Amino acid sequence: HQGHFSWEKYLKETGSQPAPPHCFRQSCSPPSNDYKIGMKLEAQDPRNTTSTCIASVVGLTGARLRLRLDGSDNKNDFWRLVDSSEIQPIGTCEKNGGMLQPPLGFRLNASSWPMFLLKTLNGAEMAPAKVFHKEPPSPAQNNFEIGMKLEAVDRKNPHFICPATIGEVRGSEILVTFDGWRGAFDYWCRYDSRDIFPVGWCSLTGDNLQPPGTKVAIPKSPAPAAGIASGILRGPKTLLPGVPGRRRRKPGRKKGQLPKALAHQ
Ligand code: MLZ
Repeated sequence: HQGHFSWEKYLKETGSQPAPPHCFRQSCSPPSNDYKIGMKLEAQDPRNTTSTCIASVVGLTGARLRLRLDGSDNKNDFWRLVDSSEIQPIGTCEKNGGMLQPPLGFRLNASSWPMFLLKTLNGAEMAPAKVFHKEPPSPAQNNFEIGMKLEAVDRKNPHFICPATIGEVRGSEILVTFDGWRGAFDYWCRYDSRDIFPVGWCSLTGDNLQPPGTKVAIPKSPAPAAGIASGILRGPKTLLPGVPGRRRRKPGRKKGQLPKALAHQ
């Protein structure tokens, strides 16, 4: 469900262009999500990427799975695309001569892992091979340009996919900036990250696209000096690029102190 956010309107309002789909390491038609809640599979432990663990599907959102490692707690869920290379059918690890590992923070004694593994797999519904999809290839080079719009996973709140803008490009890295959040959630990643998607991705997959934040960007250069023009340029609530408003501190808030809204996000 898309809320009331419309890319079409927003792109017009901001006078911006979406990053072309060929920039992304995503398939041009999103993979179908044929998983079911409760299915088990093998997944890399995100906190210990050299170990392969058993995970359960605890949620479905667009082309993504919400996963929880068996034997872990419910505070460390993570999200993976159905065409992620970090998930595979049960049996793959053993076939390749590996051993399934307990997750980091396994809630039982390490010595009870073999029995725990037997019990967790006994009678389990295993995700069949046909629901896994091959990971798309990486584009040959970084084709992103500053200002291009995209949809990106908020890595601090990874269940959210949000409207974003390319803030900088450096070699094979890009700065993903979240619209309307004053930089608080921005991150650098490789151009072929699986966490970024072309405009329209969520509407194709049925994932939730968050609306942009309502916070105004912090001006990089000092606000224009008081004068005839400044009254026009200092529109307080505009999200239009290039005319960020610098607002006065609220009475009671000291210089250098964060506004309340920013103190706990
Ligand atoms: N905890 C935050 C969530 C913000 C998500 C921003 N995503 C770019 C809030 O207070 O709303």
